[in-house]
Amino acid sequence: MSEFDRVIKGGTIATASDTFSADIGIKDGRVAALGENLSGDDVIDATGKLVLPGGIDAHVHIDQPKKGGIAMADDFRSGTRSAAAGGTTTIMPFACQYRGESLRQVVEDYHKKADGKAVVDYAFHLIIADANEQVMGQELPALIEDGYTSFKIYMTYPDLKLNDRECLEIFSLARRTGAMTMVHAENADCIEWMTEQLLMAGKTGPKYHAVSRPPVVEKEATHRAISLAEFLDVPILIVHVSSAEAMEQIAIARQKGLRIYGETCPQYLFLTADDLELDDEFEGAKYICSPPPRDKANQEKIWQGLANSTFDVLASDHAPYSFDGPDGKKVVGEDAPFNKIPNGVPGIETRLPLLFSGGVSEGRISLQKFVALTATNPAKLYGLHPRKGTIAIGSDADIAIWDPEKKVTITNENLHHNVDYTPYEGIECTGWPVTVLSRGDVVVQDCEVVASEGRGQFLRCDKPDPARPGMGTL
Ligand code: DUC
Ligand code: ZN
Ligand code: ZN
Repeated sequence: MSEFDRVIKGGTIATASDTFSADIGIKDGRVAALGENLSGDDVIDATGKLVLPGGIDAHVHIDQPKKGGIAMADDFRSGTRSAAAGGTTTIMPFACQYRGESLRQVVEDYHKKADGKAVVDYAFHLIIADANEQVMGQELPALIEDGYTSFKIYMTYPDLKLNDRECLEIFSLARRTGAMTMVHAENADCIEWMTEQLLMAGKTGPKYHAVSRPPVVEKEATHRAISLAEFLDVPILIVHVSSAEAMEQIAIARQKGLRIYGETCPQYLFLTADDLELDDEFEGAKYICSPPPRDKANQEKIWQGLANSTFDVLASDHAPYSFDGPDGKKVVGEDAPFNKIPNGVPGIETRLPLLFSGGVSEGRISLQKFVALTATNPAKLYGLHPRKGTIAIGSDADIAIWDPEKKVTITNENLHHNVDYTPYEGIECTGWPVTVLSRGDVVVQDCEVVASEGRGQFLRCDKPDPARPGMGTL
């Protein structure tokens, strides 16, 4: 019997702060030693490879039906298998409340969906659509104490949106309890008005989705959310930022010393509004997400925001609606107007390879920045650090071993999600995770998912403490 259950030998380890050569000794699912010449019962040779913390995808939608019933293609089995194959070892999906529903019941329902299916670990964010007395006075404070310490609110979408007064109530509760609020920032009235104008003019194709919610609509709501947070002196995180204008609002707030955090997603780095306008008109529906992809100039600014730390998190916003079939993008037919097409793109598996390739391999961001954006920062912001998000003694042995030279052309056929397309078809990536460990178990071997269904565990989150030293700058 060796001292360790498993040893990863000869690799180059990178964390959010350092790169160094060491072996990793794993015992009982945790990192037990970093050293030289370690020996173990099982040895993984990582010579010539990068050994990184497993990714944390802090914004995914899994098995989250739309109000009225449109199902998502991924359940917790396919969603987490796909995550693992892409180097992600923790996901943070949403337990989504609609108006009139008990938040506690919603959380129980989502546990039933994940139980016995997930192959990697998961924590839940909440979506609060009904900030009534029962929710605000009892359910939400109790859930925060139980380890559900972050929630998303929407400033748009008829079934979900909160008005400014309700946003304030949520921010105030977050301030009292130390929870983190994630904000979907788009101006609902502008979108509704412009949508009506476009439909009345017969402009109904997928490309008009982007026309109905231009950058100024995102900028206005981002500015308003930040102002409300400033008013109450509470940290918030703006999710899925797509445009330079919205990003600028975050940068200005941070220069003023406000604790405003920002997330962006691969769709704003690799897709543009032109993708919504393909020859076969309805093909564009594959790229409909909100906020919509912008133009090349905005893409470049978003890359800069990753490099200069305006953004703290890169998440996928995986929203797996199939293209064909009764559920998904064609739910109301191929000539459906843009406002009836489900919003969202799949991306749980491609998130890390796209950022690694476009960012690290192409020299736009450092390896440290890659680890920070995809693992360490989300772990800190959502109360999972240091158990997750780093490679350190005592941390869970959630590790992705990357071949930084491996060239892979993304094709839907080779992905593990249950969606019938990927918006990133044909993009060639340099760098891919080849072996992935979750709590010391090999869940991906030579790019093949070998994890057993149901081994993923639910994670209770600590209260994030953005006032803690180091959090201000992450
Ligand atoms: N926008 C969201 O707000 N959520 C899911 C997907 C999307 O496009
Ligand atoms: Zn959103
Ligand atoms: Zn989302």
